[in-house]
Amino acid sequence: MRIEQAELILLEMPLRFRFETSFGVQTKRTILLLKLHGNGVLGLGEGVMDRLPLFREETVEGAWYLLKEVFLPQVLGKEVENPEDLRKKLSPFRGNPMAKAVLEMAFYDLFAKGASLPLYRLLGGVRKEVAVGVSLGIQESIPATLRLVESHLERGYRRIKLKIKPGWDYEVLKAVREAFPAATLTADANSAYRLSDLPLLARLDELGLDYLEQPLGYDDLLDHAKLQARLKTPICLDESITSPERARKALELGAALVLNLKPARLGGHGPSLEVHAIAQSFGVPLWMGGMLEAGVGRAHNLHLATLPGFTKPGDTSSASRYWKEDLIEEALEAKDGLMKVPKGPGIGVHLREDLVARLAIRREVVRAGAGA
Ligand code: OSB
Ligand code: MG
Repeated sequence: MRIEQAELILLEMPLRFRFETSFGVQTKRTILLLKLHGNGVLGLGEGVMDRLPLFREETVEGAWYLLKEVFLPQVLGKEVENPEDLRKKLSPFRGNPMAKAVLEMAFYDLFAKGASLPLYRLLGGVRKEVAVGVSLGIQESIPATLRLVESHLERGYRRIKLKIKPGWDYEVLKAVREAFPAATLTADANSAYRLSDLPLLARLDELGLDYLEQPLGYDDLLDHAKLQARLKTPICLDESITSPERARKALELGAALVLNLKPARLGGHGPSLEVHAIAQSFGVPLWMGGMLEAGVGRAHNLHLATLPGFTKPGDTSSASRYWKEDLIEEALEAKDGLMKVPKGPGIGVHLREDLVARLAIRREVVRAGAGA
């Protein structure tokens, strides 16, 4: 497949809710979109990095630079045989999996469209819909949290994940557990604790959490392994898993018994398939994470979440929770806690060009011959 042209687009989208985590408050997203043209087909990718490196180190501006000046010039005007070939072309460049994932996932969309296959078929998916839960930000009070949890359980979401931080952890989780004893409940600390917080973290064991997500350092494996040895509650890693290599080491160390898989954090679908295989070889369950994606990213995640290793409900909840208007024509909505995977070739969704034009704050066409 010959890659003819690319377009980078930066958009600003207001979130419908204030999303507070231990690392900050988000009220809008700055989204990097990539349109990749080849063989008369359009492939779409969406970045998950933010303006500030508060989750991982990558940023929107860093990714824009890398895509425009370094990664796209490796493929523009060239033949890219398949996703493996793309990976080889990007392999000299270290790190930056989120920036690589924008291109890699757009290429997967293009490649699947070239083969007239829905992406999930190309990836080896085994279902047409995926089970989902919600990730709920830190609220102003426990009663407000209880109301929010109740309304999402009523909508059929199959798991409630609450964001926690020091001072907003045991009490709120205990209140939710008492009010909803049968709910599948988890907590995500986004790296807000240290190993010295063991006494507090060990108290969470009594709450029957399905897992505790990323309690310790964003790049840590060893302390998570030490913590897991002292906890009944399974640890789920998110931030720390940036490559298949890191996933293998995490599981060998016993740093996690569950993994949150986000293709955009790993460098795309190819590395995600590897992590999927590694998790299966360790008997470790996966679930599809989220990064407050718009339609393109959400569609990619849904396709990947159809693989057999995704046995726990993911964070890929209804697009209408996040956006008054999504970037795509198709409505990606959950019903009874299930999301249908978009049909049609590739990711199976179509950009609303009118809306993209309205929300774009920068756009740039990149052609062969450009770059550093
Ligand atoms: O840690 O899983 C996380 C959102 C942004 C950054 C990190 C995380 C999250 C979420 C929300 O938990 C997932 C979603 O609803 O897309
Ligand atoms: Mg997380």
